[in-house]
Amino acid sequence: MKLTYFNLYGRAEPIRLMLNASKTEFEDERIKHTDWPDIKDDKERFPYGQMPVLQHNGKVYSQSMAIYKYVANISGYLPDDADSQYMIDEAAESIKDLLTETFKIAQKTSSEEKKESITTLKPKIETTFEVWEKNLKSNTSKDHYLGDKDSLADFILTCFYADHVKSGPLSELFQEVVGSCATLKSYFESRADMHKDYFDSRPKAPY
Ligand SMILES: N[C@@H](CCC(=O)N[C@@H](CS)C(=O)NCC(=O)O)C(=O)O
Repeated sequence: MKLTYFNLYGRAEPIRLMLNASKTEFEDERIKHTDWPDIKDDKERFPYGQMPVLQHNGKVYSQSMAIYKYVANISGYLPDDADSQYMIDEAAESIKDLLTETFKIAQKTSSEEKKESITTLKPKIETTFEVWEKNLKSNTSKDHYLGDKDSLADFILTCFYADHVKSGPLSELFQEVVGSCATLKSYFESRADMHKDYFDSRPKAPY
């Protein structure tokens, strides 16, 4: 199995974390930004001209969420009931919304504009974290998002915590908001602790 992406956590990190947790051997290929323009049009390797892509058993898998589900499925992290699958998609979509805004803000050069956008984003983060907090409170295990088994939801949320709350371009803001969500904060910390060896030893990347 081979995963190809930039040397970033980004969209690839939940895949890396799942493969690591399930002790699946894989090649973690990291493409230099300077090499990317020369290879991106190779449709055999990159069917959509984008990454991440996963090669497995002679097939190329594209589109991050589809890869997450595929890897979760073959690793035993994809619950088989409709409600849990819905909860995974809901969490993933809500993260996507927050990260779209985060990267828009991170690219702004005027500090005035940045401040304004942060003020707009904060209530959206609060709303999202409140939903996750409520879901965790109603779950039996406080170390799992769904039931008492590791699922794709845990890997996506743990990477969001590691790469955008603990570090990342708007980490101060995310940390401020998570400070008011005790159950979510403790879930995040416990999940990060479970994968401490992985997070301590992974190659360093900006986000
Ligand atoms: N919908 C795609 C989006 C993939 C995407 O935007 N990948 C970026 C890196 S995060 C990329 O390949 N950028 C280089 C390019 O588009 O040339 C997915 O979820 O995998």
